[in-house]
Amino acid sequence: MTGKNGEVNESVEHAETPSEPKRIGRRLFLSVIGLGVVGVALGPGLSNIESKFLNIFSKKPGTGLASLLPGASQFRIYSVTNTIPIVANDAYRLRVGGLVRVPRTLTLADLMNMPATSLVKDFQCVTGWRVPNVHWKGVMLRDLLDAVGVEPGAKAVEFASFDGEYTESLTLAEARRADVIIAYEMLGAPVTPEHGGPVRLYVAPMYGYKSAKWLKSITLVRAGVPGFWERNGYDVEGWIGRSNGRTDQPVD
Ligand SMILES: Nc1nc2c(c(=O)[nH]1)N[C@H]1C(S)=C(S)[C@@H](COP(=O)(O)O)O[C@H]1N2
Ligand SMILES: [Mo]
Repeated sequence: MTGKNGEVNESVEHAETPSEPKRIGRRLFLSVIGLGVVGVALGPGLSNIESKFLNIFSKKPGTGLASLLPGASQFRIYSVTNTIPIVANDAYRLRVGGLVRVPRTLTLADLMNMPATSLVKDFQCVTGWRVPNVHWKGVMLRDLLDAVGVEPGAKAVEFASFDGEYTESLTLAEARRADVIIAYEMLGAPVTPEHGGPVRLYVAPMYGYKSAKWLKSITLVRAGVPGFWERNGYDVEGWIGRSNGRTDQPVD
């Protein structure tokens, strides 16, 4: 929804907590922020995690871009920290390390200079909502893994978010699938801050919780640690169909 000043106005009911239901998100104002990570708080009464961020409530009209994109309004915006951390495109860095031959820190431009992969897929949250035909673009994770050289012994890939809280993991075999991308476009446009921009993970064959937003680092490890929601009860193997009776099969 776009407010009268063009600001992004998401009213989000968070049905994502397996243990205790929790509501996040009231009015969300986005403004253009300079360098560094800052957070746009989703509402008052936030946990102390937010103290790590500078919470900015801007009365300035945002671009409202997110809400103009086809399909955007069907997404629920989720953030386990109740904030939208924002990093400017030119300040963005993605660290790829752990059990690799050549650890690398990539800029957004570095990613955009790599061969691109486009996918058109339905997005499925484990809680039931689904957005059809979402257009994604980014770099195949396996191309990135090949670029740094995975050491023998690495069996899993861990992902961390610059929200400071969210984590995910995949086995190395899953990470090497052709439908797992490091996405800088979603809904046919640059990934917006609320959707995890400038760069998020997109794991097409699995539920939305595997697709970590605000991607900060990719670390090759011997064994993956269960991610944020998996520590709260979700299946580590998040194949669509496993948790809510859908019949979708994992596809290449
Ligand atoms: N960093 C981070 N990534 C996240 C989440 C989150 O809360 N924080 N929620 C996950 C869940 S459960 C889903 S369904 C999708 C939702 O993506 P969206 O917020 O772009 O709609 O993001 C996933 N990635
Ligand atoms: Mo989800």
